[in-house]
Amino acid sequence: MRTRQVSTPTILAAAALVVSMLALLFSMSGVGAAKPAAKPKYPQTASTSPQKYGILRLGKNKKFPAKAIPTVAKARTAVRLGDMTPAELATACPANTIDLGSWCIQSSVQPVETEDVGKNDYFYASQKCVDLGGWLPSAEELIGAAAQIKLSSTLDDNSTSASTDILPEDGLGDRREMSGTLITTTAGSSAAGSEGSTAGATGDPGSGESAPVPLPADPAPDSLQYVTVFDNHDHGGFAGGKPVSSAERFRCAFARLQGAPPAED
Ligand SMILES: [Ca+2]
Ligand SMILES: [Ca+2]
Repeated sequence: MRTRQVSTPTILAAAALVVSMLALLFSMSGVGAAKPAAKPKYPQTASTSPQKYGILRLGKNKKFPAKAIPTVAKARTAVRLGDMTPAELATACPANTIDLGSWCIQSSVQPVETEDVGKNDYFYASQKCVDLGGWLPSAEELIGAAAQIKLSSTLDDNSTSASTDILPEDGLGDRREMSGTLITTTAGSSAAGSEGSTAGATGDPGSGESAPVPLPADPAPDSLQYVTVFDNHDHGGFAGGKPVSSAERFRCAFARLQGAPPAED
């Protein structure tokens, strides 16, 4: 029996016929029919306000309106402000101070150089604190911070919450410290000091004023005193006034600073 050789083009034609028949069947039955994607509606005209698929028109200033430009994530949380990094912009307390929120206070009294011992009066203390970039804290600031800092205190106070004398070698004593608060102990304006009257001063001739009598200055009278305070078991307490020219323990207060340079001692 003679076998008939089927040519390759015939096979291909048959296969194509099968595929097209199948495609017809599927299209008739709905199987495999892809839903045509909804064609976006493109606005036909440009607009100055952003719209879907729209063409944005430039403003009078030849720029895109600001509202059309989205805020990028980095603009919401800038990495830098000008040249400053967040770390440089953040405020912090200087070294060796206690953070009291918007301000800071030295955690212990300011050390006094050996050659300055005994000179640490009101003038020395207030000027030292300014030299360090801070200020001599007032009585209310020290007493207000009593529970958070170790203020100088009496021998019977708790040495973990107050600065007490625990070394008997040089004697044992109650401690108190200077505040920036001043009081006068006598009546009269000169109780707070006087700049005197310098020789050579004259009265106003126009008003017939006579020349003032020269008087020595009294820039640090004993009647002008700073208030001292002590920890008093975290309650804070007043420990009396001392003349402004008397030496006493003190500490300095500071504002929070950007970049927080360390406090000098
Ligand atoms: Ca001692
Ligand atoms: Ca305390």
